[in-house]
Amino acid sequence: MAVNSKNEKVLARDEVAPAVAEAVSKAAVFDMHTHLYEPRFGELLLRGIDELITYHYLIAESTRATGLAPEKFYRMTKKAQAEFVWDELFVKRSPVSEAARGVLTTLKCYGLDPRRDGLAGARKFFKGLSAEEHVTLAFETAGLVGAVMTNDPFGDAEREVWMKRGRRDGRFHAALRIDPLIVDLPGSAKKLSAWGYKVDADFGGRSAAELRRFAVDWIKRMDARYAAMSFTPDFTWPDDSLQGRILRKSIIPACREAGVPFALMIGVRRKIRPELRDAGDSVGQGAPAAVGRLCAEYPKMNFLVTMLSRVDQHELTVTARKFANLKLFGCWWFLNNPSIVAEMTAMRTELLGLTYVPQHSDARILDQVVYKWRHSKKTIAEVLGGKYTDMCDAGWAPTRSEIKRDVKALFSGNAMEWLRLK
Ligand code: FIX
Ligand code: ZN
Repeated sequence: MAVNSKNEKVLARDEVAPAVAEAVSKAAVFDMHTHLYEPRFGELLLRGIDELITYHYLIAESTRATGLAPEKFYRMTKKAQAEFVWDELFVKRSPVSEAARGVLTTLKCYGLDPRRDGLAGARKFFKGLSAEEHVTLAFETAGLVGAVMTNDPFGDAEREVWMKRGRRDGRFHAALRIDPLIVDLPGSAKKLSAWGYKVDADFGGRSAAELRRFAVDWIKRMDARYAAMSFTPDFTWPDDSLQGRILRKSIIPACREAGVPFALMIGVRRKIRPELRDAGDSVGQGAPAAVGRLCAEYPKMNFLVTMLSRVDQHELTVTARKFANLKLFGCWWFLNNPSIVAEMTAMRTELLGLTYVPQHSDARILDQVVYKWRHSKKTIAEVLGGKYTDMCDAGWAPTRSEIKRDVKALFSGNAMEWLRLK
């Protein structure tokens, strides 16, 4: 019987893929990008069936399927919106899209029968769940050991909670999200000045130092694990535009001073259909080479990167082979579909081995962690099962504990190491 250096039995060929599937299914998950909130943030934590069904993906899909004008949809109450989406995408049409199927998976994982119980039965199930109970239910069902929020100090409701310095829920970690600095510096500068940071609308005078001080103060206040920004496809580096100067003179120095990585989420074409609101964003091809130039300029700083265009993935993954400080994470947004998750996971494993984070949920509604991880784990397990079987055929059969070790790195270890949580 063949054994490894620790005298552990190596698996037979036909045991490998099932062992990978079992390890993935049981793997604890650290979710490094979500839009969830600790329960103490109140209404900011979206949860329950009506929020799940009116997720902006399903708003786009239901207004497309019916031709309903978005402004008419948004004039409905949340309850009426949910009933519209349920009727149009689940009753009148089969819920085969990824977002619609996700609702079914979540309900099924909670023990409901979506077709039998329907919207009314689902509403009954969620009724009366406190936020704490709901977080525990969703996290335990999804196997989450931690989730990183998307925290915006420019959001008045959120800022108020942070200023109260309440007791933290250890299952949640903060990320300082500062898109408003790039999207609307004049508006952000007004708020910053009111908070005591002398930042000018044109980024003149002492703005760079003051913006750096603001970022460091908030990274510390939140104990943020990283700072993050989303960028349009034309992100470039080096860049002497206002965006490039804000990054070079304030944000990157703040991350280095606070000892946190900077996350770049690149490729959003914002609001191509404004009337769709959150559902109105699209995607565009970016420049992975610019990410490489950024990593080359700051070799001692980690950059967490996810790009939105499928077209960019191969060049980005090859670029990551050159820079150990380029940390790829997730199949973001329009990429979070089984067909593309499979392609990206295979490419990343073939080019990077196990030095990446295969997925983040990007969950906006608490219950989405259930389906987003269930769907992703199934796809990732199938790809990894094939890769480990190929490795076995090449003469290196794995042991169960080696598979568990590797799967743990992919689903929690790598992310927690990058975010200095282990
Ligand atoms: O910028 C982001 O973090 C995006 O994930 C969101 O803006 C986007 O609306 C989303 O939630 C996609 O799933
Ligand atoms: Zn997001």
